[in-house]
Amino acid sequence: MPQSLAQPGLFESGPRTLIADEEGGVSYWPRFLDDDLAAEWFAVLRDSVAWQAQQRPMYDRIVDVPRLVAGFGLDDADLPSPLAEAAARLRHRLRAPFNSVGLNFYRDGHDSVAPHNDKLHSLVPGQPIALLSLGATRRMAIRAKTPPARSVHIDLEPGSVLVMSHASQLHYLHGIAKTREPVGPRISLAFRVRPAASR
Ligand SMILES: O=C(O)CCC(=O)C(=O)O
Repeated sequence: MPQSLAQPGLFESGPRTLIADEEGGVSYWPRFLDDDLAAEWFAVLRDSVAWQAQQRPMYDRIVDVPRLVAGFGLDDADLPSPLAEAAARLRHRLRAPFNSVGLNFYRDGHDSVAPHNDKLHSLVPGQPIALLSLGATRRMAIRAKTPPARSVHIDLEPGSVLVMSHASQLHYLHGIAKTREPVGPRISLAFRVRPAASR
């Protein structure tokens, strides 16, 4: 289980490795989309997706999920065109047969996602997860689950992609904390390879 945390290089271009592991680790791909296309896809998805507010149990209470969500199978007949185009580009660049996309809409700095790993039973082993960011930049923390629990912080800029290996979900948590800084809305597209039974 070779793993290491790497510091992002200041002047590097192309994908930056944040965490190394035997399946490609966690890497950050700035400017996967150019600014105009990222802005166009943000506006189309913000205005056309049927965003859902969800609730979930926490201890003895029911709480609001602090962001809006949506999801599509990539063969859905009503798949918005930016999602089809993004999936085609990511399949080509990452050589991964993505078949589902989960969407998150962070309305402002009050919205967040708690540290978590993706549910392994609903992912095909060995296949990556790709998070494409649109809209405002938000900071993700990626933290090792075991001591010394080192962490990496990465600003997820519009048009960027964060690629996480399946193996990284065993050993790391990722999350986006609330912020008091004024921040605009952000949409993330989480492309995954689901086994047939969980699609
Ligand atoms: O918004 C993001 O970039 C992270 C989303 C995420 O962690 C998830 O959908 O499981």
